[in-house]
This record gives sequence, C-alpha cells and structure tokens, in this order.
Amino acid sequence: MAELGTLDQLPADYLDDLEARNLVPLWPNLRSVMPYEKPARKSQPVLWRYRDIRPLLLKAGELTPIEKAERRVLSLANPGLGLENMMATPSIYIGMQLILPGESAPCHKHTPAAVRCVVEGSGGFTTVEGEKCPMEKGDLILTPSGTWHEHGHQGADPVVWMDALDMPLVYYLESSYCIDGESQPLRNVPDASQTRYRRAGLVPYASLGKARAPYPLYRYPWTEVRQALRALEADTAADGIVWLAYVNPETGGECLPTLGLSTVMLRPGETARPVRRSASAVVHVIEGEGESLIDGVEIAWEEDDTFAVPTHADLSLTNRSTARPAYLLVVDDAPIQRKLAFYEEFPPG
Ligand code: 1HN
Repeated sequence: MAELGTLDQLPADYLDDLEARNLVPLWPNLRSVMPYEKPARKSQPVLWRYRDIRPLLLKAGELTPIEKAERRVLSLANPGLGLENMMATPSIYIGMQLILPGESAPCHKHTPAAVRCVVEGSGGFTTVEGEKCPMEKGDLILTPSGTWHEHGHQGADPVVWMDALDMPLVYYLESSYCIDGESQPLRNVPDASQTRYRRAGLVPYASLGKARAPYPLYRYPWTEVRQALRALEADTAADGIVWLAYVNPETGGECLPTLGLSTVMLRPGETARPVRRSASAVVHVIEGEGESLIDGVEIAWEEDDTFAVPTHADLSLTNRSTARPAYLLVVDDAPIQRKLAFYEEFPPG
C-alpha cells in the first residue's frame, strides 16, 4: 500500500491552474473513492417505526388534500445519506403512502421502477397498464419503469402502503422524469395473479416459444405467498433460511431489472444469519416482531416497521416470538449489482 501524495503537498498556484481548467488530481482522492477491502459507506443501519410514522402520515391526510400532494407520501430517509436526498440506501427510495377512502392518485408513468407492499387497510387498488390490482395487507404490486399507474380506494378506512423505487439510482443517472396521463380504461378484472399466472409452474400456452414478456405479472397476493413460505418450511433444514424470491413467472428471473424482491419466514424463536451480501437492502416487517444486529447495531423491530441494511453489512434476524412465525419482505439492489457483475456473497463474519 503506497503512501499517496496529498493536496497540501502541491503548490497553491498549481492547484489554482488545475481548478481554472476544471481539472482535479486523482491521487489525493484515490483512497476515498477506491478504499481497500470494503467500500466506504455513508448509509446507516436505521429503523423506521410504523408506530411513529402512522400518526404523522394520518396528520398529513388532514394537512394536505390529495390534490395538493399527488402522492401523499412520507419518505424514509437514511440520515447518513442526507435527509433531503430521500434515500433509504444508495439505490433504494422508500416511502409510506396514505390514501383515504374515496381518494384517487392520478395516472402517470415515470422512468424509475416501483413496487408497493400494503401495510394496512382494505379496498385500495392500483391500476397498472389497465390491469386493476386489489391491494390487501402484504400484497406486492409492481409498477415497472414506463408503465402507466394510478391508485384508488373503495374501502372505508385509511389505506397505507410502502413504496420502494430505484429512484436514487435513476436520479443519479440524471434520468428521472414523469409523464401525466388520462385515467386508464380497465382491461381486465381480476388481475393476472388470479387468471394467467394463477399457479407456479403454469403459464398460458401461447407464451411458449415466444419472446418472454418483461412484466407479465404485476401483483403477488400475500395470502398465497404466505402459504408458499409455510410449505417451504416443511422442506427447509433447521439451519436453513425459509426464503422465497419473487420472480417473473415467464422467465424465472428477477421481477424488475433493478430491485430484488424476496420474503423470509422466521420460525418461532429462530435467529437467521444470512450470508453477508454486497447489495444494500431494505427489510419491511409484514408480520411479527424481533431484533436484528446490523454491523453491530441492534435494532428491535415490530410489525409494519422498516429498516435499512447497508452494502456489505453483517445481518442477523431474530424472531422474538416463540409461538408465531415472523414474515419479512426484503427489497434489495442485487439485480443492479449482478448486471454490473460485482454482486458478492461472503460467509457471515
Ligand atoms: C410515485 O409515483 C409513487 O406512483 C409513489 O404512487 C412514490 C416517490 C417518488 C417519485 C414517484 C406512486 C413516489 C413516486
């Protein structure tokens, strides 16, 4: 490891000459952009408690009519990345969105991809490319990059969902923008999770041998995902993790090019120690309570809480209940890292 020259070792008039020509010497900055062994990380392990968010979100419902918000969302910002930047991790935006009975959020499309996970309330829906997707607790709804989407609410109580977007990445690429559209005519009811992709292992015959659809399925109903986790438990070793990936049913690959989606069931009293991953992640608690150690920082989570896991972090997940399983949704940026060919897994350390 060579000792690199520093800025103060360079003559002031030389530095002035560089600056006047928009030039910067690399060597004084090299270690900060290219540290040894592990990346430099500003992201912190951080917990957002739903107990804290809920009253503030309901207050937003009183303070700001939906027409003045377009999307009534409180962003979950990682203080290590600067609150004003609205980043949960370097690549993942997270928000909690409130929609009140009878309200609607107008139709638009944008370059960032989004996924929603319903936190509470019944009767909400998102229409994606003309497909009306019901939103019940734990349901996952994809709105991939460039797909028209709008929200509505036909129920009686407030509906809240978590929005996850690849916005920090797309914004960094100076590529984030949005287009407003007319409300969409409905193409079909029910949605494809109930019709064309009702069961794993089966796809509509006509799709065989064709170019695989990029986004054949927008909705993953929680009641079925939860059953699938319970079924996988029966075939998971005591030291294994009950962990399912959400995939595109036509390709078997990731649902979205940027965001990875998966769900973990922690058995009663279980402590899971997943491999250390180069990807950053956000974990949302669909059901249950427990605690996690993230790079030595202890986080005690409850149902509907959300926490951030920085890149390369050590992570443990403990279900505090000895009677009930806990269910977690994991949103990560592993798909981006795989495409960039540097995704890594390390033994827990
Ligand atoms: C957006 O379009 C939605 O469509 C939610 O519900 C959150 C955060 C940033 C930018 C666009 C939505 C968003 C968003």
